[in-house]
Amino acid sequence: MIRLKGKKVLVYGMGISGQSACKLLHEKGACVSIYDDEKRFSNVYSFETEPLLKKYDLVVVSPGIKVIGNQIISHFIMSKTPIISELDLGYLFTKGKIIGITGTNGKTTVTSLVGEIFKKAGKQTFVCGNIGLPLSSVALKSSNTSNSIVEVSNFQLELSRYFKPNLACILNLAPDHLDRHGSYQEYKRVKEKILTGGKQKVVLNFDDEETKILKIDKKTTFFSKKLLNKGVFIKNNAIYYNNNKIISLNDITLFGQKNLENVLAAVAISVKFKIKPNVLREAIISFKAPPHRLEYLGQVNGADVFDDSKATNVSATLSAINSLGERGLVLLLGGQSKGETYDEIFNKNYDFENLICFGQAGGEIAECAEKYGYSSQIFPSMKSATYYAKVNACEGQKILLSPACASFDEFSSYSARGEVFKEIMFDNFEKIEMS
Ligand code: UMA
Repeated sequence: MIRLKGKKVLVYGMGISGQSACKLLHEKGACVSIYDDEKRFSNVYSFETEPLLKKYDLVVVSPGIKVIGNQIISHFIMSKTPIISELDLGYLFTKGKIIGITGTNGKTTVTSLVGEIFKKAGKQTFVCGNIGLPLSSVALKSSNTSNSIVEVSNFQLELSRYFKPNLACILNLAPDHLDRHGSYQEYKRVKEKILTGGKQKVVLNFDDEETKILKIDKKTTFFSKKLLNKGVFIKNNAIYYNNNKIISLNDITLFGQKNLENVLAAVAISVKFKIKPNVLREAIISFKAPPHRLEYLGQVNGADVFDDSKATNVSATLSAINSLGERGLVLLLGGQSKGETYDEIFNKNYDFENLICFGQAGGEIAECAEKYGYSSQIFPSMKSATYYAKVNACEGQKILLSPACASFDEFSSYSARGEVFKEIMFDNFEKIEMS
């Protein structure tokens, strides 16, 4: 806990993280000033037009603010002003147990499922973090008996120094957000900050070459789709924790191999808090996956349509292709590049039915596909690409939006992109200009 009474604190970034941080700081008696590069705010906190001209005891930074190359952050680093992330601030005031879940893909699903399991077990539970509810907004509601299940992003970890969850889980590691971090090495270094050592429990994926080797000591629990000596694994068509059967695979309604990994991870986290197998089973059976994650939407002209708008990196798109199979696949790829290359999608000789590329990265993706002998259609936007897929849909196809890119060239978020995809596919949309 840090003493904030009477301290001058600048909150940088006025999205939901910044606003929650302000409330917490205000409650703790700090003199709060705010700053945002895009918007001017006039409210109870004073807006700084010239933040570099003032001295502060602390600066709290929102996750969306890129540290490298930011003049304001560089200034405060040079002047030795303490800087913390909004995640750190929330952490320092959160009571009870904290579970931190990170990884390149699957974070939201695992965080939600663990939340459901804990609630079914009768525990006071907060599901928060990158999932949409800042930890600093949960902090003041928490108690010594509460459990905060926190989805943790790299953006939140980048500036964090104090965040030490009681249990840390890294689900998997693959290149992502390279536009922000500069290299995959740096991306991994930031992710691994969640493993802080000490008395922390750790859950890692044994099937992921990168996480398998991260931290092997007796407190680490591994999960795997293969048979292990201990930990959480699959045997005789069921999930086991050590010698205890948890759930038969036939009872799991979540679709695809990726979701099976997500369930294994959620089980591995929950058993460390002594949650009983019958509670785990009930929660897993009744759990509905969050939308836009390989979500089956229905049929158009006999073609099955899937919304995987959350697949904003290449590894997530590969998981979707593996889950659905390449046969009859009409794959929609594109959006805003995150600095990745797309070779991994095309160097496997998949026999796609059709490739449709769109948005800012559409040309680059089509060029990469061409290197491996694929031809593709290119559209300026996801809307026009989707309309094309819809009017050409036919029996036996699987139309999959799994873009491997961020959505920000055309939408405010991956969920807005998924919603528009669904609307175009299933509502009576007027003809969309395709060129
Ligand atoms: N801003 C600046 N300067 C900058 C960048 C942003 O002043 O250089 C200002 C903007 O003008 C805006 C505010 O900062 O007013 C936005 O802050 P923010 O981008 O940190 O967004 P929040 O609204 O606080 O939401 C954040 C997360 N957003 C990001 O990390 C980009 C949300 O994750 C998260 O749900 C929320 O905190 C609660 O914890 C979103 C996300 O896209 C869903 N996350 C990325 C992902 O999942 O890939 C990491």
